[in-house]
Order: sequence, then C-alpha cells, then structure tokens
Amino acid sequence: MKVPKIVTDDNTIAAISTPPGIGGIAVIRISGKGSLKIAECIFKGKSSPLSVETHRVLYGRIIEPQTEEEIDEVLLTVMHAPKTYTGEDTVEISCHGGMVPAQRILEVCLKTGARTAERGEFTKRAFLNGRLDLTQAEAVLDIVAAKTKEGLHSALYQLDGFLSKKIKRLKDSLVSLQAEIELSLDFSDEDITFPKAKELAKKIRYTLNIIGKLIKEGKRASIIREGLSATIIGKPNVGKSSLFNALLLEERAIVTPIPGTTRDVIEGWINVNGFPLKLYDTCGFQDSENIVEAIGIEKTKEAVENTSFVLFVVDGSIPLETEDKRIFNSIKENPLIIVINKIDLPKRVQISDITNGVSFPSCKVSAKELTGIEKLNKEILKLIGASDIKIDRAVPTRTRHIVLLSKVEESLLNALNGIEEKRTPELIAFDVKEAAGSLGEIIGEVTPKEVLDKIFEEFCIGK
Ligand SMILES: Nc1nc2c(ncn2[C@@H]2O[C@H](COP(=O)(O)OP(=O)(O)OP(=O)(O)O)[C@@H](O)[C@H]2O)c(=O)[nH]1
Ligand SMILES: [Mg+2]
Repeated sequence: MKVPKIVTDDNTIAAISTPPGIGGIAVIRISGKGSLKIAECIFKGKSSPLSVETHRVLYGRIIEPQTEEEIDEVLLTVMHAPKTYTGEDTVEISCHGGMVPAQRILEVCLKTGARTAERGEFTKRAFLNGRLDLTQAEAVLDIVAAKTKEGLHSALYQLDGFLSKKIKRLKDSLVSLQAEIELSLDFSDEDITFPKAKELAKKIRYTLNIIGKLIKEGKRASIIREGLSATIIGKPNVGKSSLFNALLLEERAIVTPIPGTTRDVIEGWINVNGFPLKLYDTCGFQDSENIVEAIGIEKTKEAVENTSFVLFVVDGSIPLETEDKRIFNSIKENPLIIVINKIDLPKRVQISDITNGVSFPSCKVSAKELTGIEKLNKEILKLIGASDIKIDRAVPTRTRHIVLLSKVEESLLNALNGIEEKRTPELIAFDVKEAAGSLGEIIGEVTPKEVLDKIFEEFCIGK
C-alpha cells in the first residue's frame, strides 16, 4: 500500500484545467517539486512516473493510494523542470471527461500532498520562474478570452514577446541615457554643455514620439481585446430584433408582426471585421402606461447610456412618424448610425426627413433579406475609428500598459523641461530613471505585489 501525504512543503499545486461539465476528456495539472512523487503515488501503469525520462506520456490508471480503488483510466504526461509551462516539475493527467473522474483525481492529488492552485497560479509561477514576462502572462489570459481571431492574433504576438522586446529596447535606451546624463551633463560650463543638452533633448523627443505612437495605437487596439457595445433602438415594429438577428447571424430574438414583441433587453456578441461588438436589442421606445413596457423602456435608456453608440432603426416602408422624430431627438447627441430598414418594400423615408439636413452616418438595409448588412458593418467600423487599424505585432493591449506608458510620457516631458530650464543633471536623470522604471513595470521587472495579484486574479483556476 502506498503512503499518502508525501509532500509537505505546501508548494505543489493541483487543479482541474478544463472547464466544468461533460466533455471528451478532462485535464488535471500538478506543478511543483512534489508533482512526480504524487504521480508515483496515485498512478498504476507499466512504467513509473518517477523513473521515465521527461516529456513522456504513460498509459495507466489513477488509484486511491490507501485502498487501491481504481478511479479512472488515464494518460499521464511527465515533464521535468525547467522546460515546462511553469518552469517546475509538472504532471498532466488526461482522464475521461465529466466532473466526477476529474474531481476524484484532484481529490487524491490533494490527499497525497498537493494543495489547490489559486486562480492563475500556474501562469504566475511561469512568470516568477522567468518563463514568461508580465505582458506574456497577460497574453495567455487574452488568448483564453479572445473574442475574435484578430484578438487571438494580437495576443499570440504578445505571447511571442513582440511587445516585451520593444518595451525592453526602449527601456535599455533610457537607462543608457540616464547614465549619459549623470556622467556628462554639467550646465556650469555653458559652452561645452549646451550642444550636449540639445542632443539629449533630441534623444528624449525621439523616445517620446515612439511612446506617443504606442499609446495611440494601444488605445485603439484595446478595442480588439475588450470590444465595444451598441444599442439598437427605434419605434416598435421597425425591425430592431430582425436587425439584431441579421447581425448575429442567428435567430436569437423573437420577431413577430405584433408591435411590442420585445419586452426585455437582449444581448449578443458580434464580430465586425475582427472587432468584437456587444449588441443590445431593446423594446420599442414609446411612452407607455403598461408597467412591463415602462420597465423595458427604462432598461433601454440604461443600455443607451452604457453603450458606445446607438443604431437608430426606422421603418423605411412607412412615412416617418412623430414617434421616430421624438426618439431621434432624444438620442442624437450620442454617436449613432441611422438604419433605414425594410428597403425590400417601397421606399417612404428619406434620410433628410430624419436629420433636417444635418449630416449623420446612415445605412439602408433589409434585415429580412439581409441586404445592406456589409455596408452597415463598414459604417460601424468607421464610427468606432477602426476602419484603418492594422494589427501591429507590438501593440500594448491593456489599460495597465497605457497607464504606465502615460507615466513614461510624463516623466520624459519633465526631463525635457528640466533640460530647458537647466536643472541639475541629477534631477533630469531622475526623471529619465522614472520613465525607465515605468517601462520595466510593463514587462514585470519590478511590479508591486498588488498589481501582480490583480492581474492573476483575472485568470481561471487551473491556468
Ligand atoms: N419586409 C420586411 N419586413 C421586415 C424587415 N425587418 C423586419 N420586418 C418585419 O417587421 C416586423 C417586426 O419585426 P421585429 O424585428 O420584431 O421588429 P422590432 O422593432 O424588434 O419590434 P418590437 O420588438 O415589437 O419593438 C416583423 O413582421 C418582421 O418580419 C425587413 O427588412 N423587411
Ligand atoms: Mg423586437
């Protein structure tokens, strides 16, 4: 009989890495010094986990070590440090899908001395062991959460280290600049140092320019990661739900000829040429005594307030009514696209009837026959300023990056002022050092513990 509880350092972690529910297989991951011993203890097969070479897959059974009761038939992968995801000895057990086998296997791992992994702890260990820097660890999270293939590409570039390398290069150049300032900048002798000051200012401006571009690109590229949201609004029966379904390419919302069909706000994600957009279908916007409708209208107003822009739908087959105008007037200050629907029927509405000659982005569609949807997608891209975004390989993707890059910008502007005002070299060097420090924080060279905890808390257990 094998003796359980063989690991005592509390440093070997285990978790189910696959999502809960029924599936083909489930994977349990164990990482840390004790993982091979744990595997040895709970695995029964031709070869033993402790004696095989690294990166081998063994076929066998997982047993309850005390009773030798069989739990499941598995494939067990043995991976020795340091060439593993976490940089530590790692074992991955693939068992039959479904929660019971995986849960039971996790239980015996825990009984044998592992502890439950925290959220993102495998990736955190990869970071702490130098397998990934911080932007790469964030990229792992973005790969898992990617909503479109473009989002996935951008995360994969980040995992490959394109952003890290760019940030690292910038940081190294600032560190050299700092040394240069400390060593040679001396304003006490004007004649010698003034050209030098000019040269330094030029170098700082050059870096500032790159940082400025990164911030700008990053702000726009964050749309790829986080997406935007839009609310479809309009009078009852104009075809809002039909348009919602047409954009989603599925029959999600109920469509009927009866006005007032949609009562609640319905949401769904769509992919507009690679940009994730969360779309809300709402109930017809009209004054109502009916309590259900009144609540629905409140929710519609809330959706409009909380989304990035509005798709205002009118029925193009009937003359415009005061209700359409009233709705338009209540939302015309928001970014919006006017969508004239039902163009498969005879035309009764002109854009100018709605806008009184003021220019608004607009589009004519038939949600029923799916015409004009491509053009609408283009208008959406134009409105969100995404029609000309190229996905560069080294783009900051997170608010955390942008905030730190803005700090870099601020410190470098301070340094420039310092040169202009002929402050002491120490002061100028200090600003440059601060800028380099913020760059280091992006890749996790020095990152406060709270920031790290916050980043890894976003992960799921088992990643
Ligand atoms: N001919 C034609 N009919 C359409 C089109 N779009 C929607 N309809 C019809 O218009 C009616 C109302 O469509 P819905 O999509 O339910 O309209 P809605 O704006 O969501 O309506 P409420 O939820 O009641 O506010 C249905 O009978 C649809 O089949 C279109 O492009 N052409
Ligand atoms: Mg509807």
